Amino acid sequence: RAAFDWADPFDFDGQLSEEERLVRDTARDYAQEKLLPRVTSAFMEERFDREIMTEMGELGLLGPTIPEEYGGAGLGYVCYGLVAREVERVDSGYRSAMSVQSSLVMHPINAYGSEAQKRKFLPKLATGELIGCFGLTEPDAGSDPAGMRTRAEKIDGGYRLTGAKMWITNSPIADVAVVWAKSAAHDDEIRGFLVERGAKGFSTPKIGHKLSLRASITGEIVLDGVEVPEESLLPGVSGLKGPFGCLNRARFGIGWGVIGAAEACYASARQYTLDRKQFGRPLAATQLIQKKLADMATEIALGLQIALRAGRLFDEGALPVETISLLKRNNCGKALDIARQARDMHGGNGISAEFPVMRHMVNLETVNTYEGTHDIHALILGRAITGHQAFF
Ligand code: TGC
Ligand code: FAD
Repeated sequence: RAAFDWADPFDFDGQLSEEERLVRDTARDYAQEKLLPRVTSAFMEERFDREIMTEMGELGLLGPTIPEEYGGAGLGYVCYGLVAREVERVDSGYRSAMSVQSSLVMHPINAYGSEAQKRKFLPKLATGELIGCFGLTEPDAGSDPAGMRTRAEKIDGGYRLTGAKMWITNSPIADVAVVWAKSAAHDDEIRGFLVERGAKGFSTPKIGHKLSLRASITGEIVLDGVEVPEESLLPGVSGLKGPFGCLNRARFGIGWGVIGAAEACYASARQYTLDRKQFGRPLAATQLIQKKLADMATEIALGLQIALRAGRLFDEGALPVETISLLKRNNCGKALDIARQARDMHGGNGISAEFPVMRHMVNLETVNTYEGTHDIHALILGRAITGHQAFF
């Protein structure tokens, strides 16, 4: 009979192409050799190492789906998901930095930008020479971005931006910010602007004292009458579908990434309970522990299969956005449950930074919240299932 692989019960690997396995292995080797050794100190010291972006850039991990003529790797969405899974196996904060750069900064420039914007920004974002951030959320507009207050006024030769963005990944170290604002010159429609570091009135204070995602840097974007030239407007999109088009890709990547974090917790819980003896035998020899491990293996296997199916549909251009909500919601919720269980199974040691489980657990609290909370994705699905919207 076929042998059972506790780490891959459905032969997930066997469903990948040779190219996909190569991309996965490149990301895995990098994540395990270069990210894993620095993650504990980065998390403890609330530090993001800038050079991670250039390292990722060198390996083609930034903007992997962007066409090669603009510096991307021209790969499909399954490859993008596989990279997210390997990076998040180490830490959700590192995957965050990568997904913001790829999906929330390079994608809008590629999809909505002018030729000049693409040539100016994409190659340098792909190498990590430039870092980008994405400003949608505001202090008073999170789940409801349509309620944003940031405004763009038309001035001679450009626009004046006024407002504030909150909880913005990478903003304190970003060279360019994709800022979404209501534009008076476009019937108050939401439009995207590329704001470069150095613009007068543009500042990005760091948000400190985070108890989650500490290896990722987060800040505000303050726009105090920032004047930007006409060429900074993203010409190709108008309305909320602009930022949502970016979120679709980032949410898809999160649906893959969190499975990497869950797998790290599952593997750690399995090893720990095999090694740890209580009442004269390994914890892993008890029924309760085995049930928990069986539940983890099941949810991880199911989560990976829906991620892969979503990726294949995405590559065919046939992935409904509501299905992305299902993927993001399910996999984040399940990964968070797995991390909490794994933390518990490590006993007192589970709260120590010697083990990855509590770090993953607190990180996943953020991942379950950003890019649309668990409940917001339920409402997106509920609307698609019933035809009734229940946001208000
Ligand atoms: P609604 O009326 O539903 O839609 C407005 C317009 O947008 C279109 N649309 C979409 N287009 C593309 N993709 C999607 N997923 C889309 N969803 C909607 C829609 O067709 C419509 O277009 P049009 O042409 O008719 O104007 O808008 P609503 O205001 O009712 O939206 C409600 C809701 C809850 C769905 C939405 O606001 C939402 O998703 N809220 C969650 C907000 C969110 O996800 N924020 C994320 C901020 S970025 C972030 O967290 C980055 S973390 C990064 C990291 O570190 O990894
Ligand atoms: P709220 O919208 O105030 O929600 C609070 C609670 O109310 C949630 O449980 C929510 O589910 C619930 N709720 C809201 N509306 C309803 C409703 N209609 N019915 C029932 N329940 C409801 N944003 C960016 O733009 N760019 C970034 O790079 C970025 N990075 C982030 C990094 C970190 C570390 C964090 C924590 C957040 C980041 N965000 C970013 C912001 C993130 O997207 C928002 O925090 C998220 O969308 C939720 O918005 P909120 O915090 O305002 O919560």
